[in-house]
Amino acid sequence: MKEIIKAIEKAAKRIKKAIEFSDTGYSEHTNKTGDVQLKLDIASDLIIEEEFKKVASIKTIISEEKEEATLLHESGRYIVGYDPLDGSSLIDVNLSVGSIFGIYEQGINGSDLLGAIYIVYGPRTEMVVALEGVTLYRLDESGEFIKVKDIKLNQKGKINATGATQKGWAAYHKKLVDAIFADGYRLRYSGGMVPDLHQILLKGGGLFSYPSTSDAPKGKLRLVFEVFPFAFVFEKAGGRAIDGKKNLLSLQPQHPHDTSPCFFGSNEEIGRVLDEYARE
Ligand code: P6P
Repeated sequence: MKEIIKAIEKAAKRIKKAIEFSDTGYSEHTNKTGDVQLKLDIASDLIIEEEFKKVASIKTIISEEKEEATLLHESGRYIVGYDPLDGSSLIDVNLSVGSIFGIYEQGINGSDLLGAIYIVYGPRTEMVVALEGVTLYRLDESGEFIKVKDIKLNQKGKINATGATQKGWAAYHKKLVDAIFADGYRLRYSGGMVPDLHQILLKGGGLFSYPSTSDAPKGKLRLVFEVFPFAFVFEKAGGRAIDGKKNLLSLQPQHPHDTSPCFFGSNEEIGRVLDEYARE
């Protein structure tokens, strides 16, 4: 596992440079989910694949930017599912973006996840590693990722990150969101999953929701590359991650690009989601 983390650190430093100085224009390609790919999406994916090819313990990689899995080392042990540059369309307006990695063994069900890592490319470049616990690292001026602290969520937070187009929300979801704001929670939502969840983790808690909507009944966020890794992080940090009724890590995707409604947060806020959704 250590060699995978080192490979991710190397890729992160290369992607950081690409973000700062490369062309942010669109390519002529679309990914499996139908998103038009930025040249940076493709460049970041290539960087990660290059670094993972040097790691013998990685058997297979599954990228959000590719339709099918890629076999790297027949005798490898791990499957790595990743989103090379999540929220890349925010680079044009100079907002933070990220890379997300799930390290699986045997399969790509939530229960197959052994570890999760994400990188935030923001005013500072940071990495969060979730294995037994959750630890924050920051890229220092010498080019090394240095440990900053361990991350633990409080029982209750103050942030409410409300995703998806509101006109597509179910009435019960809107009732839940309005009640949370009525209790004084603050809206913090950039449209980038990585910085939005990173903020909740570092500020001690709250709720991030990307629900089922009338136009996207199965949600938007991808299980293998985005949802499972962050569900793992939130659970290891002492919070919870559900689809409205079930733990996200209990889900079994039929296809690597499957999506799910998702809620990540502190225990109290997730309890409010369960109560409200149980009535539906
Ligand atoms: P919406 C970015 O495109 C992304 O995949 C996630 O990073 C983010 O949480 C979500 O989509 C934002 O979607 O519909 O709220 O703009």
